[in-house]
Amino acid sequence: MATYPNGLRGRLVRPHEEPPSGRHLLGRVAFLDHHRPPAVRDGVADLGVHLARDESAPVTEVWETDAPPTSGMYQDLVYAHDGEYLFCAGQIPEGGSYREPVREAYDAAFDLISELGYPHVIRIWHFINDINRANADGMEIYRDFCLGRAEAVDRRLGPASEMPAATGIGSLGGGISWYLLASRSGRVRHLENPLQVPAPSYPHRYGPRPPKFARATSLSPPGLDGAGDIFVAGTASILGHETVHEGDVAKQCDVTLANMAKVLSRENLLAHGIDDGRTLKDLRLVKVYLRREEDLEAVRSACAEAFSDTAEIVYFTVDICRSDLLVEIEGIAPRPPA
Ligand code: 3EB
Repeated sequence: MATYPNGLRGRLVRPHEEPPSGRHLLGRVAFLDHHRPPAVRDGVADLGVHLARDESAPVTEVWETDAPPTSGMYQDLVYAHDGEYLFCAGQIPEGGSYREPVREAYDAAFDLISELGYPHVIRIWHFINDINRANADGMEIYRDFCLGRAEAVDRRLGPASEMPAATGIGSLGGGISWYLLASRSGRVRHLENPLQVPAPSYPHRYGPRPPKFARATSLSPPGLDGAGDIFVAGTASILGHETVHEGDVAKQCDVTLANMAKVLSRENLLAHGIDDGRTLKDLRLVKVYLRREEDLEAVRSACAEAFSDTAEIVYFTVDICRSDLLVEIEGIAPRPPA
């Protein structure tokens, strides 16, 4: 019988928790009440994102693999790789415009990916301080960010031009903190949602260049051909390309959850050539972003009902890329155990 390793797994842990025996820490993202720049810390590729108002219950996201990683710095990016998976993180300081620094950061990451040989990007997260504020040129910071990202992606051909599931969300400080995961030989497939216009095809009214990301990405480890782990992008109350239920957080939650369910559905996976189907109850490592602290109880109860009792769920109160969005949710539906 063929065997394959446990592969790449993300977990939410208390700070300083060690990986289980036989597993290795590829990368670490701490959610803090301040910003911590990308660096190798205690031998681990590490980034701290300013997402918490206080640190009474600190949460850290860790990415674990089967083989001991090699870590280092490439320009101002921190990275670690284990032969099959790459973790890479960066930070762009606050400035008048993000367009050029975002383009440069993406260029550096793409160069690193091709130099080290991890051509399949699985997932990207971006945490953007003051995401809805106008920059020095009067452009909303999120739109400015999207412009730089689109220009970077335009210059790449091959797998790097196929953008994965992403999150683009507010943060409480530190300019733009971001990280990505990539794979050497696993099968990576990017999925769309039939209820939503693909983000790269959004009309111009949302900004000069559209956001470049997929609604979900499936990662099947080498040697395993069926559905893999499905990384669901940050998902919101958008149908077609329009925000629905402005001002109503309960209804925005319903639409968001229905969008996530649709992406994972058997019908949608089959349409992408994947013979499988998942539900919201399969999601793990769920991150929930809400704009208004006072919506926490409503959002929490919608999520408690929708997701499994055993799912890890964390809540962050931050701004969301469109000022009419009150909630955004992401998660991962892992492949069933071998
Ligand atoms: C949306 O569907 C909501 O710009 O990388 C979700 C996930 C959103 C990723 C990004 C934006 C991004 O358009 C916003």
